[in-house]
Amino acid sequence: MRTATAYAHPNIALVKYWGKSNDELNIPATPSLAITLGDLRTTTRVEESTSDTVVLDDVQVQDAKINAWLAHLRKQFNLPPLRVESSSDFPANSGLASSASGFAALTLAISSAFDLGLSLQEQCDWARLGSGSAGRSLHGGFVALEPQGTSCRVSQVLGESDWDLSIAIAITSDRAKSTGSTAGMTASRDTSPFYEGWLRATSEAFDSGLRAVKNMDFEALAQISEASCRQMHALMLSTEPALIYWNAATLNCIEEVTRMRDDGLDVFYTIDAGSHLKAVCRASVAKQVRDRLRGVEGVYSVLASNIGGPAQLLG
Ligand code: 2P0
Repeated sequence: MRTATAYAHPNIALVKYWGKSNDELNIPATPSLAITLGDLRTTTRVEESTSDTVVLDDVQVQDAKINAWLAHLRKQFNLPPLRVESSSDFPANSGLASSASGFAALTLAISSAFDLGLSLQEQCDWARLGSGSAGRSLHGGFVALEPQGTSCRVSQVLGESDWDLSIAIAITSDRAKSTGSTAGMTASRDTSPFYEGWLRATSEAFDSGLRAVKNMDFEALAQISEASCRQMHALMLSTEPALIYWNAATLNCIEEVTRMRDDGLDVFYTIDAGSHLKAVCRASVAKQVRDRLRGVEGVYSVLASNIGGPAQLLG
């Protein structure tokens, strides 16, 4: 019986992706730049079975995205019915990119179990069809994703050990996010008067973000990342109906990160399609950053992560 297990880490974008140029091929409208969360992971096992079964975090589900993705894969490869079991060691559906790490691990596991012979770039292309940001989770360290025609080039900008940064994740809610990313992106493109401006600003931010990462320029990266985050959330706020992912605790955390920076700590924030805040800082101040975020009103807990490596096969 053919089987394989793989894991992948979630990633968080510093220059954000929000909007597609091609819905069918899931091509982002702009490039994006992300870091890999090495202490969080999604582990996915696939095995040949008698019918397609998907089990997420120990619960059997009908997952439309995975079903559509498998149907697509079967147009090109002869695959038997599959049992897919996937679990994450962090909260799912809350803006922590579990679909990115999930599709990255799933692609790697299927490619290995059935000897599909996919190159890393081809794995990124298949993973991207499931989740636009998933190609970034196949690489480690600092990763760029750049749309190119009907594909997206995914490349590592810095390795996981090149720049000693750390991430603190302030958990600010125990609920799943209200609107999923795919539906939210479509709504923003269709209704926000700021969408064209967002595309322009993001392409510029990608070029300067890439330079800041290559130069390991913390101050520049902090400014570019926080601006990209706020611009994405401004786009979300200007969508009809409005996409409001922040809550009161998110705003409290933003204030605390700003205070920490005023106190001389090298730290900046970013927030995705959910209310949790991620603080990126130099590893030397990571404990102080975590301790101060733990003291913020409305924060449930704070997770810690270093920058992680690429997706890996476990066997
Ligand atoms: C990002 N996000 O760049 C942005 C920031 C969320 C906020 O990529 O529709 O789950 O499957 O391509 O990959 C989340 O998007 O969405 C995401 P689809 P995906 O990280």
